[in-house]
Amino acid sequence: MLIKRPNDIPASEITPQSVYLRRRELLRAAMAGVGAAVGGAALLSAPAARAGAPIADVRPSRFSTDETPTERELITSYNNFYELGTDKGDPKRNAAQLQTRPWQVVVEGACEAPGVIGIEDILRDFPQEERIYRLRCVEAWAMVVPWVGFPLAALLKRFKPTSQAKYVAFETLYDPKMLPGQRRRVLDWPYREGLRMDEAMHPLTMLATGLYGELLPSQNGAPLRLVVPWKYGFKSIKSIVRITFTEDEPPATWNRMQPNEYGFYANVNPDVDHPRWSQKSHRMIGEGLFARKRPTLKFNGYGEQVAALYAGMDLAKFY
Ligand SMILES: Nc1nc2c(c(=O)[nH]1)N[C@H]1C(S)=C(S)[C@@H](COP(=O)(O)O)O[C@H]1N2
Ligand SMILES: [Mo]
Repeated sequence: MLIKRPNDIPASEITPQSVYLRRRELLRAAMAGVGAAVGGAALLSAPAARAGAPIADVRPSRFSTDETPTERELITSYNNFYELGTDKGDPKRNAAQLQTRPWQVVVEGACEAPGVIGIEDILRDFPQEERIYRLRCVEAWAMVVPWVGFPLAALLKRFKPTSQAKYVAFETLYDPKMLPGQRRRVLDWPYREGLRMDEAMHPLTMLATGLYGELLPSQNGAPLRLVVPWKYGFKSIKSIVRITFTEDEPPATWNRMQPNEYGFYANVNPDVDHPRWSQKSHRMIGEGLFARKRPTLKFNGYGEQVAALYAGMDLAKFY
């Protein structure tokens, strides 16, 4: 094995970005060699089952932005994951409690081939890409994340959704033993989210398995989380265990809890403010509290690709 790392690395040992980029090239070259000798599958079995393990054969994606990714240390220490605590630093502190192997995802509902798929099969069967995306939280901050993953559409198609499937519902693991936040009813557990079928099948919508070239740390939603770059962060549900094709709009946690503050669509939109604060601009994490705020772009800057999904809809009403 090339690199083995405990779940919690002291900040002093975090790889700076420039080094990461160079190391990835080396790693890729090394893996190509090893893969040829022992067979690619071996690389993805036992040693990969750990946050921080490198993901093999990651290709770059044409969907990446050209922005500089936020430091790995910040992406993995400033998190919203209420199952692991409500303070931004809690998820990293509690990450080791969430065991992500073995891990299975049930796919069911309006489809011809319902079933269960394990995380190792997901990593093996779906070619992994790196996609550098802006993530815009509804709390008016943002970061740029080099995700590793694959299009959600690829996984959904395998289970053969029927014409009844108008929406896709997602559920996070419910297990108060591993997710200490669930011992209190902060939210209506398990965390739930949903997408309309066309949003789910859109090529920008991805399931992430990693970031910075390595398997996801638990605090970022290991082993599998949704990423929908034109929507506020809360749509990007973490640690998914169930995907259900539905005919009706499925319940979404924040939308059900406070429907006037969090819509089902939750498309990033500077023209529709949150009732308690403006959505016109945001702070980039890592630039400090006093840095100039950035103007927020409609659909988080992905309008060219996704605006057509909402043609004719009043986005002030369907927020
Ligand atoms: N299961 C679950 N998923 C979740 C959340 C959560 O509390 N629980 N928080 C959401 C919110 S509000 C945001 S902004 C993103 C944050 O993702 P990150 O910590 O990887 O940046 O995760 C989203 N997914
Ligand atoms: Mo968020």
